[in-house]
Order: sequence, then C-alpha cells, then structure tokens
Amino acid sequence: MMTDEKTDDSGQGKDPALIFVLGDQLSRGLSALRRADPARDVVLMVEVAEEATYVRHHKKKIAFIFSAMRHFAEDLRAEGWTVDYVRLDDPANSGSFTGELRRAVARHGVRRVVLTEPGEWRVLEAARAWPEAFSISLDLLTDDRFLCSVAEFGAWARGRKQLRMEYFYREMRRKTGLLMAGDEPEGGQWNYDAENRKPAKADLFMPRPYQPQPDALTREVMELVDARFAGHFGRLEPFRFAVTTAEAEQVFATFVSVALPRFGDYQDAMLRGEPWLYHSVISPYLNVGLLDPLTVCRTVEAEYRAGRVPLNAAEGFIRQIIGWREYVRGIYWLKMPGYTSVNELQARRPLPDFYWTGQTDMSCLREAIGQTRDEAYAHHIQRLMVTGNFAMLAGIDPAQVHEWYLAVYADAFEWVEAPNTLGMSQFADGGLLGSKPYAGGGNYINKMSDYCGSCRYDVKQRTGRDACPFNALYWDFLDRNADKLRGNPRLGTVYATWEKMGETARTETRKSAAEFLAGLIAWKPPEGSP
Ligand code: FAD
Ligand code: DLZ
Ligand code: SF4
Repeated sequence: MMTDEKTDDSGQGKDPALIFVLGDQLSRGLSALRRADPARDVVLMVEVAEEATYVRHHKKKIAFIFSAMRHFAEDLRAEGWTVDYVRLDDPANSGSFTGELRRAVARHGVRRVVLTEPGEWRVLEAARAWPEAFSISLDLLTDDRFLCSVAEFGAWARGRKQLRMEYFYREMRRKTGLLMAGDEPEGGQWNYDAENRKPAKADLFMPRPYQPQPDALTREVMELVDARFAGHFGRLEPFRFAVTTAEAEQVFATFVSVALPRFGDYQDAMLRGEPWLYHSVISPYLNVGLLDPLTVCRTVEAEYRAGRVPLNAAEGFIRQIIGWREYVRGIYWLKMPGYTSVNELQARRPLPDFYWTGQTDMSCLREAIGQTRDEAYAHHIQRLMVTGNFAMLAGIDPAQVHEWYLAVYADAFEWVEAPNTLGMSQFADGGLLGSKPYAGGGNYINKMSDYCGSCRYDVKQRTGRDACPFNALYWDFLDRNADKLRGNPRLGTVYATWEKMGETARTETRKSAAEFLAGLIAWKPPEGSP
C-alpha cells in the first residue's frame, strides 16, 4: 500500500488534488507538498476531536500541535498555496480525519488525494479505506523525512536473529557519512556511551533552553484547548513550545551553543527542579516536522569538526537521532499490527492513580510526573528508569503504560512511543529492543539523581515500611519472572545474588513488595473518556 515516491513526477498534467497534510507533517519539504502544484491543488488541514481524544492527550500537546498547524497553514498561504483549514470549533467539523476528508472531497469536487504516509498504523488503516469510500485515487507517498524507509528497514531486518540497534546505527553512519573517517568511525569507536554516565550538580551555569512566548494565534488555541479539553491531564500555562520552524531552529541553536558540549557527560543525570538539564528538548519539533533530523545531525557534526564540541557529545546526540529514532520507527512498522498488545511478562496490574495525580511519597516519581504534568516533557532517563522502571517492576499492564506515555508527552506519536515504552522500558516484547530488561533498584536512581535525599523512603533499605519501594520490587520482579528471565546470560549474576540472599531475606523481600503493591490505588478513567 505504501508507494515509494516517483521523483520525476511532480503531478503535472494531472487532475487537481487535495494534499492532505496531517498534524505531524508540518515540513515544507514534505513529499506530498513536493508533488503538488500550488496553482492547481488545495492543501487540506483539519483539527479533529478524534486525534485529541483517542488517548486523552496532555493539554499542552494539543495546544502545541494545533498552534503549529495554524502557523504552518499561514506560512503556506503566504507562499501562495490555497489552504483549506478546518478548525476544531467549526460547527460543521465532523471530528475525524475520515469525516473531514469526505466533506473536503465533496467541497472541492476532486477525485485525487495525495498523502504522505501517516506515522501511525491506526491512521494508515483509516486511509486504506478512503479510495473505495469516496471514489478517489489516493497517492500515498513515502515519508522521506526519515533516513531509513520502512522497506529499507524491512530488508535490513530480514534474516537477522537479533535486531540490535547498534548494528543498525552503524549502517546509518555509513549511509549518511556522519562522523566517519573514510570507512572507519571517527575516533576509532562507533559508540562512546560508556563516557556518558556522570551525575550532575545544580549550579549557576545550568543551561536554559530557549523558550519563545506564545503569540496571539497560540493564545487563541490555548483558550480553545482550555475550553474543550478541560478534563485532560496537564497544565497549559506556562506555554513554552516553539510553534514555527524559525522558533524551533532557535531552540536548537541555543541548545548547540549552551548545552551540547556537555550533553554526553550528563545524558543520564536527573536533578530536582531541573527538567531539561543538558538535553535538547527538540523531540516535539522533529516529530511534527518543524526540524529536519539530518540537518540537526549535520550541524552537530560541524560543531565537533570545528572543535567546539567533544566527540562523546556529538556521537551521543547523533546516535539518538540516526540510531534510536530511526530504529524504533523501523521496529514499529515491522511489527505492527500486534506490537501494541504485546505482554510477554503477563503484567496485569492497573496503572496506579499517582501517574495522573503525581501524589506519591516517592520523590523520584513525584518529580518526574509533576514535571510531565507541567511541561509535557521528561527526559529519557526519567521516562526509562523512573516512571518506566517502576511500572515494569510493579507489574503494570503494559497497554495502560503505553496509553499513559502516548498521552502525556508532547513528542509522543505511536511509531516512536510504542517501541520505547513496550519494548525498551517494559520488556513487553520479550527482548526485541533490549537484551535484558531496564530494571533497577533505588541505588541506580540515587547514583544518577538528587531525588533520594528528599524522599520519605530510605534508599539503603530493602525491606520494611521505610525502605525504598524500588528495592524490594526489583527483587520481587526478578523472582516473579524467573521462568522468563533466569536463562538470560546478562542476568546470571543478579539471580546468583538473589539465591545467595537466603530464604529468610527472600521471604522478607517478597512480603515487603506484596505489602507495597497491595497499597497501590488503581487509576480509574474519568467518566465519558474513550
Ligand atoms: P535528547 O536527549 O536531547 O536527544 C536528542 C534527540 O534524540 C531527541 O529529541 C529524540 O528525537 C532522539 N531520541 C533520543 N532517544 C530516543 C529514543 N529512545 N527513541 C527515539 N528517539 C530518541 N521519544 C519521542 O520522541 N517520543 C516519544 O513518545 C517517546 N516516548 C518514550 C517513552 C519511553 C518509555 C522512553 C524510555 C523513551 C521515549 N522516547 C520518546 C525517547 C526519549 O525519551 C525522547 O526522545 C527524549 O527524552 C526527548 O527529549 P530531548 O529532545 O530533550 O532528547
Ligand atoms: C496528535 C494530533 C492531535 C492532538 N490533533 C490533530 C489534529 O487535529 N489534526 C491532525 O492532522 N493531526 C493531529 N494530531 C497528529 C495526528 O494524531 C497524527 O498526524 C497521526 O497520529 C499520524 O501520526
Ligand atoms: Fe525514589 Fe527510592 Fe530514591 Fe525515594 S528513595 S527517591 S523512592 S529511588
């Protein structure tokens, strides 16, 4: 169904078309726009309730996407395009992509629709039904904002026993030539991750991301979101997201000059009251198309070559984008449909209510969730080793964990969120993404953060009412899942330690974990939510 774009075909001589541009396709170089003729075709953009509520997205995320869409439409109009933009509050708005396309096909009397492949399976499935439902032809084009097409990833994966990111990443380095010295990796190593594990200290020199002020258009959208999605998670104010390419470029430029040099060193660090640390905070812009992944990587490489950024920082950053980002997308399309219902460890516990309220005595979770509520952002280690780790250790149903991550982060689209959540963080795919679960006790969090100092629990204790819950849960998780995990060669030492603890300590640990888990309050979806 997905067609590779024919580069020699600009659609010339064809009937007028509707160019359907989705909310995460806000790139001037989008394949569907490259194929179109502004003098003949009409760009269709639609704000629809279904996209905002199929999971109840964070208020800030909805405002970010609607505002970026409206700014993008304005820019296209200024360039001479005809843009048919349907606002959420248009009384005739049907509320879904399918409903709005039906109305637009009738309105414009077109027989042809052009669409760059959507980022989510759910939307692709809907699009597959459009030609028959509306008697139109649908040109479905490759999304070449990604460096590796779905077909190319499929070819790389075919016949491999293990789909390790590291090997895929090397292919992407060779393909792009990024940080290459001829056929060899720059500096002689492909990966400098081992140098990227330093804890950080809050000081006066902590970099701050560039944060634009909302303009009148954004304010209008915020009012709309406040009125229509009042019951959704998250704070709308202060709104600090860039909503145009120019603003996103400024966010990235500020990151490059103030934070990138130490990005590598402090990639895994966590500090109270410091949501951004040395991270770029550009994922929302990459994912909706305001920034181009290859361009940002080339900029980072140039900084390294100019001697302004160490190799571990440049390599670490580039690996996240041409490695992890491309790799998880490949996995998503390789394994869908079906990937979003994996549950290898048969975890069934409902999501605790504090994931939505932020009210918990565990300082690390309170911090990560509070920041998520305020900013629709948490950095990778908070997502992986705090909220993700806890959910996996506590045996939370991965479908509920997946829904939470998809709803609460401004950068969350299923193609990137699902493999990170279900694969990397929950081990729910049985080890496709990681060779062992990313499980850790309180020690890891204590080493990488300043959270434990302000916690009512004692990170050094394993059992009892005052013990850090991560500790007993960690061992209980390994014990509970021993039939699936004991044979994993990377877990041999931890299982040996568990055995050595002796029966009394093991029983105490299981009891502590059970008592803690019994006290968790299950989250109940608000009435009327889908
Ligand atoms: P930086 O640390 O500055 O990294 C630079 C860029 O690298 C990011 O902007 C992002 O585009 C890319 N990147 C880094 N790690 C990953 C990764 N593991 N997968 C894909 N791209 C990566 N990222 C999303 O973009 N959307 C999601 O919905 C999402 N969900 C996640 C869920 C879980 C459970 C986990 C563990 C990770 C998730 N990630 C997701 C990956 C990562 O946490 C975010 O990309 C990152 O925190 C974004 O912040 P940043 O821009 O400051 O990143
Ligand atoms: C996330 C989102 C939201 C909240 N709203 C819209 C919208 O109203 N219109 C739109 O075109 N896109 C929206 N999006 C992004 C889509 O969910 C995204 O394009 C699809 O999931 C495909 O990845
Ligand atoms: Fe989190 Fe445990 Fe540290 Fe408290 S003591 S902050 S629960 S790791």
